[in-house]
Amino acid sequence: MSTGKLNAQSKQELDVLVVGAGFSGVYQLYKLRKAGFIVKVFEAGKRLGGTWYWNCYPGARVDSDFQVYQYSLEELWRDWNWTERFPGRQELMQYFEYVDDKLDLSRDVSFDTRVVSANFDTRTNRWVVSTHNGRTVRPRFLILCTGFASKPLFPDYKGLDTFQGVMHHTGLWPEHGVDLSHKRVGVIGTGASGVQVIQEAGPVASHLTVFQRTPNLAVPMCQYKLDVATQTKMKAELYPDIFRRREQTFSGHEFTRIPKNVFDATPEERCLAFENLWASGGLRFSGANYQDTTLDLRANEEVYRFWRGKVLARLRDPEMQRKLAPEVAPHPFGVKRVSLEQQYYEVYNRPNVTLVDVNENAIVEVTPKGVKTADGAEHELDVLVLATGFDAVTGSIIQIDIRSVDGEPIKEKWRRGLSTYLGMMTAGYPNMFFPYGPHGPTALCNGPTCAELQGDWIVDCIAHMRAKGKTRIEPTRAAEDAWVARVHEIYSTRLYSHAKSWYTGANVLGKRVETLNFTGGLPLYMSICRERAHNSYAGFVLS
Ligand code: N01
Repeated sequence: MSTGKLNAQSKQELDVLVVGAGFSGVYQLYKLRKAGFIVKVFEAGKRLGGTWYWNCYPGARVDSDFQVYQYSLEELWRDWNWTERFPGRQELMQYFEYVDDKLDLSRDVSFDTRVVSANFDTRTNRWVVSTHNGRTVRPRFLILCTGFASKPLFPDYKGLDTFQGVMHHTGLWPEHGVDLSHKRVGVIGTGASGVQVIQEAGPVASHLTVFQRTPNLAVPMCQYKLDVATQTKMKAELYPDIFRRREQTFSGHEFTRIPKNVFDATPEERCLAFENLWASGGLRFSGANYQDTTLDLRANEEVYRFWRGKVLARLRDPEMQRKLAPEVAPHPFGVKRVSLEQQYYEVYNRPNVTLVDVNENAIVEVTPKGVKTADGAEHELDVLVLATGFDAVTGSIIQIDIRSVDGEPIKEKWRRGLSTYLGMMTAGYPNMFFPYGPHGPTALCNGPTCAELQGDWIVDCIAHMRAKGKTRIEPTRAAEDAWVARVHEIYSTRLYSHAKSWYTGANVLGKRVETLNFTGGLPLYMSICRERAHNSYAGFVLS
């Protein structure tokens, strides 16, 4: 960029600092650079990839179909082919390398650089951002592309740090790997990460002990291999439509819900629809199901009943059936992120697998040798996997010491209740954006879709400011309050509050329980954001 106020005054005064080099951060770098801004990325990891860099535990794999889980930029998809319908972590990391080569990104990324604090200087309208290794930069804009799952959550079991074997959290797994074969492996947690590790560990471990608090209502992934010819045809005939369609669906995938309520279908019709969704695999059984399944408890019970029948048929032991697919649903189906499984339930038919339901038999402590439970047993382990999730969505942001213009840490502001405007900015913290974060479609949306749509909105906003010669943008309190009220109002019509999950912060002890996401779907969300931009950035003060 050559023009005006937004230009850096010294080498360190950037137009934009992006924090994080996952799908969102990479997109911001590419788009902002293309628009002529001076932009740098600080990334705590050693390579591009964001969540895919950190989550290198055995079996890590995406839960979205390959065609939507990538950038929609033709210069990228034209020459790239995937090998599987749901690519694994390694292939996703190769994709990021490919993206890097094509777009020449890394020259503007500082790796091994963790942002620790940010203060807004009202004299210059710039952020003063510091890193763990003593660097300070002064960008005009700060874009937090820190993802929804970058703050791992550790259980607070007594003695955890005394364990003498190998112990890792899935979100901080060592990249060189941990060999699980012929080992006594324990896994605490059965969310998406736990399911994936358990599937890998069961067949190779000498013994696997799973500590489950809530059974996972997982659905079949239906993985398959891909060939180049099929993708060449898809690119020629379908890709542009697929990417357009992504923007028009509730969750940024290709599919939409059946435009009918569960009980408006006959039992036969319903059964056929459920069977078809089940057989098509992936997130369709939740995201493409009848329109009222996350709105109406009775409708949801039908879905659970079908799910349970399928799972019971795969389990041999009545005790396993009781623990993994109880008669009464632990929560409505689909109100926690649905996990995709590959032979997950068959793992529990193996003689080398023990399932401990920690509600019936609590973990009392971790010992140097393993895990002690309330029944007095000590489960001896060589490897302990903590698949206990994340302080999600807000945790990634509040772990940075970000101060408002009045010096208030963002952590304190949000402790009183999460408050944003359009799920991208928050009052008191000018020139700071957070795509794929709090009050956005985030948890309910395909990541790359969200990264691109919110990303474009942010780039347009910054370009608008440059065109108008403005140096500061901030939402008004009134606009923010109205937005928060709307987020809550939509949420109150959904069933998400019926589960204790990271969607609401209920998984973190002491965290305020409230919706962390906009639950009205991507099209509604984007139409509101675009309308505000079109209407001279209504709800914002630009100066
Ligand atoms: O985390 P989670 P995750 N004692 O919070 C249990 C994405 N992701 O890392 O349900 C015992 O879902 C906890 O129990 P409960 C995806 O969006 C995607 O698995 O709270 N157990 C739960 O079972 C996903 O939703 C992919 O009762 C304890 C588990 O730990 C999100 O990341 C793969 C416990 C945590 O599950 C997070 O998934 C991986 C304790 N003290 C992740 N504390 C794919 O793309 C927690 N738990 C496929």
